[in-house]
Amino acid sequence: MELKTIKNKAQKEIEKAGDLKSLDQVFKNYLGKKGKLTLVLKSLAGLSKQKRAKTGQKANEIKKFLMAKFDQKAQHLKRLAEEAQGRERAIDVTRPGKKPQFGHLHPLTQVQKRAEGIFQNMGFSVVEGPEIEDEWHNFDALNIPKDHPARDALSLGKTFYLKEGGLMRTHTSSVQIRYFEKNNPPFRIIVPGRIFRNEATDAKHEFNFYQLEGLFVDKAVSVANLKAVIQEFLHRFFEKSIEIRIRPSYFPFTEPSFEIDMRWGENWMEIMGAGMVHPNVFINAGLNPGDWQGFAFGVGLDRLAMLKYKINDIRLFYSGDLRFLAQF
Ligand code: FA5
Repeated sequence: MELKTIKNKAQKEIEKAGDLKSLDQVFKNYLGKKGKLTLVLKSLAGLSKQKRAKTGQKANEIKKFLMAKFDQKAQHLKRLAEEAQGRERAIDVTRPGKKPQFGHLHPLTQVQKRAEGIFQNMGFSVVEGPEIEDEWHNFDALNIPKDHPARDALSLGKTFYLKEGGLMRTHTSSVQIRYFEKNNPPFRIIVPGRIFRNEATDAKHEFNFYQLEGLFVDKAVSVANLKAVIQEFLHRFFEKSIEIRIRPSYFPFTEPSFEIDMRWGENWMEIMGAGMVHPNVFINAGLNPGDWQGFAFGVGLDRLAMLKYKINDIRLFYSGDLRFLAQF
């Protein structure tokens, strides 16, 4: 092939090459080991001196020329490839978005916050206490002495004791005592919190659950006040008038004591224990029972949530089942 033809053909093919790979192939065809121009350069040795000089000069010029063309084209193709890649990576603002999944508060937390809000509106402060307790705060100070049947016969005595000493509180009433230690009446507080009982579970019972304690202490407080506060709370909580039943009951730390039930379908469900603060509790708190009166109550928050959301098994709250939790 004539040198001129080689030059023209190579130039055209370089122009035509659409990507780096095909350009490389063109390079090999002309300037590779067995490329057309390489072969011409190799064949120079067999030519006469005069012809060799002439052809050699020409072939080298063409080689230089083609090398420059290859270089130019390679730069160009590289730029194009980079631009295409950039386009691929760019954000397409017209694409439909991916909706992030938002979490929400657990139904029991929602119920607790709702109850707190209602009591705060009625002038109660929200107070907390420790989940690990000692016998004094959980039992003795609440007028439940060591040999008293309430210590183990009642559910208050189904206690998880800790190897290191102490116990998991069996009710939020222990915080009554803790509050008395640091505050002087009159006051009204509520204490939401987790409590623990060594008992078998069923649809209405868990071995750890939530209570909300209430304590109202002033100069002249009566059962009528207790009843009014409870009724007002339940009315606001359920946003409708609800049917309750108040039964006489027994707690060592209240006198008289009551149990309050709410209608649950065909049946009644016990939602709280309550009563007038026992004189011995005032004495244990260092107060003169002649000076003060008070009422206290302990409502099961899980039970309230069951009634509010029509849930028939308390264990669902602790199952961690998202199909259940996502409904609230
Ligand atoms: C008490 O725990 C008393 N400390 C309540 C109290 C406070 C009385 C202040 C007087 C003055 P009781 O064991 O009945 O009482 O529990 C109170 C409420 O917790 C019950 O009415 C019920 O709503 C709830 N509850 C009791 N046991 C369980 C359980 N295993 N699972 C879920 N909720 C429960």
